[in-house]
Amino acid sequence: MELAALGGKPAFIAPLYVGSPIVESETRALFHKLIDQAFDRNYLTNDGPFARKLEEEIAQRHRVKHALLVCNATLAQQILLRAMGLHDGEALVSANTFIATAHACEWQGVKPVFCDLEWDSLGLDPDDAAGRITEKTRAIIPTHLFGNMVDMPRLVELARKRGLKMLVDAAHAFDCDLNGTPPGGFGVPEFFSFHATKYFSTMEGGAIVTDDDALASELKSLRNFGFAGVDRVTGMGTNTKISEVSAAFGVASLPVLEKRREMLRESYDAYREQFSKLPGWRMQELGKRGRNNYRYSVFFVDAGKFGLERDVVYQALRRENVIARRYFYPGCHRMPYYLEQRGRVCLPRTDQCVDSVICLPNGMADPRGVVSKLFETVSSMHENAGRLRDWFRGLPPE
Ligand code: T4K
Repeated sequence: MELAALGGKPAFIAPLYVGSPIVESETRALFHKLIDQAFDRNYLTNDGPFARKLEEEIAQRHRVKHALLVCNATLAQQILLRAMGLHDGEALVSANTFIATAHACEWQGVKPVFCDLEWDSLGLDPDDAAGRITEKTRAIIPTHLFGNMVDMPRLVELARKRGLKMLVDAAHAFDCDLNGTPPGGFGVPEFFSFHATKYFSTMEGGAIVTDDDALASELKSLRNFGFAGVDRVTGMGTNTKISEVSAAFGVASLPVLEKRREMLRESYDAYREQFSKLPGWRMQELGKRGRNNYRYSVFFVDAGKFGLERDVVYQALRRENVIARRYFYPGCHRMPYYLEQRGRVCLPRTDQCVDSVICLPNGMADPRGVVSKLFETVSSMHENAGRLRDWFRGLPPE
């Protein structure tokens, strides 16, 4: 096949996106019905019946006492930090995460201190984190990246021993677990993202899961302006509520989740089977230490073995209408905002990871057909490495 970057036709007519929302026909039909119900009762937000139902379902699934819906995961983290009394000092976070994890700390006046990753989970390495604890450290905030949960027992123990608070960014880990224990089951609060691109979505939204009654009560107050009853405000608060439209979309998505997971699993299996034949390509293993939702298809490109740098592949794929992503390049520690303030932090494993990672699309109908075509396209890149490198050299800088 002639590659689009070298003058051929794109492999795909319509763009294929990483994070394209997954909405099955059953969900769509049920959602329309539920929206009519919301209009019929004329109750559209503020702790409505769909929000309550969804909270019950999430709590049950994660075997926790409380699941609190919020309007997104970033604000979930912010109100959680506030509820836990974290407003100064430092927090240990992974540099290999979405910028929201670091920014939510910074927003609350807690300085994120970036730590290196461990390869199994691509998340916070307990040993590296331990080495960065100072008298200013207040909290540990790991992220379960791509649904692979971090080493929770070790991190919880580290926090306990060193007198630190802990909360967890479980944005990617809905319907995942670590050897049978889901987020919320390790005695520390965790929060999900239900953004449109996620495995389970309320379009925009998120939830905090916890077994702590006092914390849950404080969070309920914080998310609703500090109200303790009609006309009675007993504390500071903001507005992080979720609408009934969002909650209804979540309720309508729950019945198809198992089927969705199977479909994503099929993509994962097809990618593993096919891409293992490519020199220099390694797929991140998902679900090695517990259940995974398979929302992300994550690869690492070894340029020496494949004959092309990751960024050449990334740009050439775009010409084929494959909108791959480099999650989470360049790493929070190398984002200009943090780099300018803190200077360069040496995180060799994170740098290696973010400089070689590439996420490919999944969640499409006919996963096997799409993966085969993608495999053929990437194989052709390997065969035409020299010409592609010349083409890339001629591109304007990103
Ligand atoms: N912690 C972690 C570890 C996270 O990954 C995130 C969010 C958070 C915390 C914070 O959660 P929230 O506060 O958002 O609840 C996207 C999402 O916006 C973001 O929520 C998500 N992580 C992150 C991994 O992905 P971008 O900057 O990549 O978004 P964008 O607009 O480029 O969309 C991604 C791809 O999805 C595009 O290629 C197009 C496609 N897309 C997107 C939307 C919204 C569609 O096809 N349809 C759509 O409706 O951050």
